[in-house]
Amino acid sequence: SRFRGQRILFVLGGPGSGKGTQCAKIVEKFGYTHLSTGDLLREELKKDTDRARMMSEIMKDGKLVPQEIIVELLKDAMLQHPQSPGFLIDGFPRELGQAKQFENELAQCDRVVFFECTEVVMVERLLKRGETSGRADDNSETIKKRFQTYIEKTLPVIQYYETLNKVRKIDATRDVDEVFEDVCEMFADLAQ
Ligand code: UP5
Ligand code: MG
Repeated sequence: SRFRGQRILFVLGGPGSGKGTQCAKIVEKFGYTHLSTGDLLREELKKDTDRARMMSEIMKDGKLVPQEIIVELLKDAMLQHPQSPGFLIDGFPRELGQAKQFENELAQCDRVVFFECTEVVMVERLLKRGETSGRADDNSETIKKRFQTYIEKTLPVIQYYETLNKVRKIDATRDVDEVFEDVCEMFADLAQ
């Protein structure tokens, strides 16, 4: 693949588990390229097109945008970083079909980092962020739907990669620095 030699890490966990927060710290320390699929999609929403309006409705409803759109966005973004040691693909794949399409068309994933967190903690974080984030999906009604999608569609992805022994589970209920200590340990292990 054209991404040979570049590591691919899928970063998964429920809404508000801290994927974005930890990825920012990983970039700082390990120089990986962080691609948040949610951020890429929110960037697309700024366009004044029918497709953007359709995507906005889906996201407000906590459902999944058609995977072709996301794989295309990821591919374009990855091609812009040919020198990067690796990619943190944050919030993707969210269902098995996405995983299959990504791996068939772009590259195999090396690891899945799974930020495991309780729903109570995640809801609390998201509602707090919702006070200032301006994100259309940080309200309790949409948060419930995001959880439902996560449990129905995304947990099976984690289970699938567990059968391939690629998942590294990290307790994400703790404070940011404690979680990051475990992330660093995982990276040390990855380098070997
Ligand atoms: N925070 C973080 N870590 C903390 C800690 N250890 N202790 C205390 N507070 C902590 O963190 C969330 C909040 O918690 C922040 O305020 C942070 O300061 C605090 P964050 O790092 O943002 O968590 P993250 O897991 O990134 O949460 P996010 O809300 O981004 O997760 P989602 O997975 O729900 O959102 P995403 O942006 O990935 O997707 C949004 C929507 O896009 C989806 O619902 C879906 O509709 C659509 N989508 C697709 O359709 N397909 C895709 O492939 C991707 C997205
Ligand atoms: Mg995020």
